[in-house]
Formats: sequence, C-alpha cells, structure tokens
Amino acid sequence: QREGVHTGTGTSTYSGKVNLTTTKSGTTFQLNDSARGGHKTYDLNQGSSGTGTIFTDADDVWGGGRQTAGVDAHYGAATTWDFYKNVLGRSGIKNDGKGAYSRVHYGNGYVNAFWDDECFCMTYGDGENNANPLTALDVAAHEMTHGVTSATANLNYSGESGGLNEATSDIFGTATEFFANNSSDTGDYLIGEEININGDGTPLRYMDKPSKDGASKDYWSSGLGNTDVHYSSGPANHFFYLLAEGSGAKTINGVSYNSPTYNNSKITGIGRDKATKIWYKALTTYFTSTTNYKAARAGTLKATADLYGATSTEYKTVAAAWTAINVK
Ligand code: ASN
Ligand code: ZN
Ligand code: CA
Repeated sequence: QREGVHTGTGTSTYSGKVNLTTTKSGTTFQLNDSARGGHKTYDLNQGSSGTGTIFTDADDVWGGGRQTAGVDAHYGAATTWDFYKNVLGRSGIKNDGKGAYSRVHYGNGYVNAFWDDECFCMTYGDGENNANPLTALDVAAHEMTHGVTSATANLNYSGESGGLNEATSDIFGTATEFFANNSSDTGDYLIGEEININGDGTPLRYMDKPSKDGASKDYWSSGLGNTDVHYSSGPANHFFYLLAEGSGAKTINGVSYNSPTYNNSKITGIGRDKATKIWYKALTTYFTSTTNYKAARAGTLKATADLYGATSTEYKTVAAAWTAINVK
C-alpha cells in the first residue's frame, strides 16, 4: 500500500460488504480517499449546514450505527470515480484529479439527496423516519454526475435542457451501477430501486418506459419543457434504454423490461458500453447550456460519427432511437 492510503472494509446498507479507501491520521482512520483525489465523507449528524465531522474509526472496519450511511456514500463516490476513470477516461468531476466530498445524515427525515456546485459536494438525507438513507449507488452516481454536467455542458436546469441534465445523471448513475457489478445491488434500468422512496418497494424512475412512474413522459412533445426536469428527463432516459438494449421485452439481471416506441419501430440495441460512450462524448463535446432535445439528437449523431463513423450501425441506431421517442 502507498503511504497514507489504506484499504478498509465496510458493511453498507445497500451494497453489502465493500472495500473503502481510507487515510490514517495519527492513530485513527478517516473516510478520506487519497487514491481518488482526497474525496472525504462527513457526518452532518442531522444538521443542515457546514461539513459536520469527518468519519473516523479505530480499526478501519466500518459500519453499524451512524457509520453505515457513510460507508454507502464513500463507496458510491469511489465507484463513480472509478466508472468515470476506467470507462470514460475522466479523472474526477472536473477532470483535474481532485476529489469532492459527501455529507450524510442531513436534516431530519429528509427524503432527498443533492449535488451543490457552491460547496462542490453531495449531500444525503436519511429518508422518511430516518429509516432509508438516500445513499444507494445509483443515487450517489446520479448526484456526482450533476457535478460532471456542471463542469462540462452545464445544461441549464430548466426547460428541455433541464430534462437532459437530469437524464444525464440517470444515464451515468445507471451505467455506474452496471459497472460496479455489485451482487447486493445488481445493474438495472431503474432509478432508486434500493431506497424504498415510495414506501411500497417501487423505484423512483424507469428508463425502459418512464411513464410507469405516473408522471414522466415516454416521448418528446412540444410542451415537454414545461414539465419538472425529473419528468422531462423521461424521453432521454427512454432514448438511452432503446439505444443500449433495443425495443420490446427483455430481462436483464432478473428484471423484466418492455420498451415501447412512438412509431412502433423495432430497435436492436448497440449495448450499454457504446451507448454510454456516445452520450459522454456528446455531453463533453457538443452539448451546451441551451441544448434541447433536437440539438441533443444532432450532438449525439456527431459524437457517434466521431466514434464509429457516419455509415455505421451505431449511427443508424442513434437516429432510429431518437425517432422512436419522437425527436426527428
Ligand atoms: N435529488 C434531486 C436531483 O438530483 C435533487 C433535485 O431535485 N435537484 O435531481
Ligand atoms: Zn438530479
Ligand atoms: Ca438502479
């Protein structure tokens, strides 16, 4: 082990037993990931400002009591870091090798998690009755991706660009979950399936058919930009699902999907890995703060031409997947 970099173990809420990269300070270990830019994890202890206190432990075996949410958050940030580094060649949120920080136990019964550009940090509530912290891996990767979007396309968080901003977080949140290949939280195209946010075990969002949540849109239409960004993300999440996996019925890791198309077209997916690389190249090369759905179609097509050529199957599938959500 490099000096100062230690590998501890943690028992998490949602991801089973995980390795954690920690730092030794004097005689105690801290949740300070010096292998990933010094990303730190703090306990807000039900407060709602500042950083609270960094998690510390005597033997580098983490979990139980207040530590458990910290284990999930620290693991989530590290896994998201590794996804960006290993899959997309990005070193940290700003691609400068620097870590950010996570804060857990925010507020009381707080049912949300969020990224904040001001503190350059992500924050997690403990859920209703402080019973289900919002620290699952797809949520952590969703929030950290808001930082990446801010540092790149900087999609405005309203109107159609806001929906694309939200979709970007769901897309890379999901890609991180598949990348992690964690047996306690296997990859799926559901968002927030681990945190029981609805109280009945259903997820927050569905990428194969977004309208299953009762509010998100499956297809683009002219009023889309007037809906909440967490619902106008639906068509772009649906585009990504169709591009990666194709239309119709499919079961992945034991979860069944059935993805419809606007024009009843049949789409054969190009796979998650290529779809992920196309979205990332578009986000970092062609999308801007005002990119709308029509411009996202154009940007992803350019990105696909760069990566796979303008006469490729990948290019044709990107075009077909946008048409299938009514973006022509
Ligand atoms: N958890 C939410 C999100 O990341 C917080 C928000 O509404 N901004 O989108
Ligand atoms: Zn979000
Ligand atoms: Ca998920």
